[in-house]
Amino acid sequence: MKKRLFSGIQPTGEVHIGNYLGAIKNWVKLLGKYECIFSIVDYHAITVEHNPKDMPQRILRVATVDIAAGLDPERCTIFIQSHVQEHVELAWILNTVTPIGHLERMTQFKDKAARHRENVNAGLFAYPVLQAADILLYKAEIVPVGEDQVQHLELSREIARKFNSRYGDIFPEPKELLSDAPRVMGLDAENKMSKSMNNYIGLTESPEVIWKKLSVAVTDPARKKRSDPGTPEICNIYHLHKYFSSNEEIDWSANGCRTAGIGCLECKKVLSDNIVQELAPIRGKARELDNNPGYVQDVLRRGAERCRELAQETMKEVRSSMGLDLNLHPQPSKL
Ligand code: AQP
Repeated sequence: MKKRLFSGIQPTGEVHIGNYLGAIKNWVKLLGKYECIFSIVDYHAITVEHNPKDMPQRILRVATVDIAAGLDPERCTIFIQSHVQEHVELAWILNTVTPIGHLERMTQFKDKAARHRENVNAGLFAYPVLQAADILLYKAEIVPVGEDQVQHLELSREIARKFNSRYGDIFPEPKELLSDAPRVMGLDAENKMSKSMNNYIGLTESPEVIWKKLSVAVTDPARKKRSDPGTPEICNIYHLHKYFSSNEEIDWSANGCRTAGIGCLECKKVLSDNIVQELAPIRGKARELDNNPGYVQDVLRRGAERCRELAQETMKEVRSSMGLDLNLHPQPSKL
């Protein structure tokens, strides 16, 4: 029996190369090794302001790009979180074993609360509990994520332990699995690349847009003019080269920068060409899928059916362990 793997992605905007390098590329590599379940986590996405009219399209877009990036629906299950209601039921139950103090320590909550001051809601606060429910509902043991999710995974393990010690050994403790690009910085070189910040390169953006974005991306801040020697280690463009360029090109970029032998634009152009080349098949496949929207919807429908079955099995165990399985007599009594 293969171990089960679960991971999710929020439909909060365009899937970007941070999501790809930090998570999706790794998901694709792990397809044969584990029984893989991937979710478009729309219940998470509503913890920040969103336009309800855009949501269905966003969900379908994320599913399309995931499949285009290599999540073969014949080798994994892909579904929409809100199509399996048990996620919210288990999240509520897990709320009752999660200490508030643990949630208060979550750095993602602090960051998002600071960015969305006008809407610091209880859902945003309890986000990691829903995430624990997403994973534990399927008794998943492996969770491939970016570095930003490691703290949430620690909490998921803690929640599983607390539940098990109170109600019996139901949940395995899930472990995070990081890729070799666990934290891709945004084009602002200041923040993690994020869908909700305008600092990303989208996976299906055109070569022109990729170049336009890269050409104004922040580089080594100490290198003010072309003739200044730079320090590649503090340049985000150099770090991006490491994910997309050959060893020769990475050395060329480092040496050229240090000696002022190349300018930043020259360095960015090579990076841009390499990114365009790596993303071309994903862009092509996404275009193909766009012409066949019924296919993506079928994948999501089948995925939800499979996950509902698994989720219902777990919830039966959970309810029974907690004394929430009282079976009422089917016939009304005669008073
Ligand atoms: N910059 C990143 N570097 C490496 N991995 C990343 N991930 C996200 N950003 C980076 C990983 O991608 C997976 C899906 O992320 P998510 O959609 O669940 O939410 P997120 O981490 O909050 O991603 P975003 O893009 O920053 O979304 P918004 O702007 O909506 O908050 C996760 O495994 C994540 O670790």
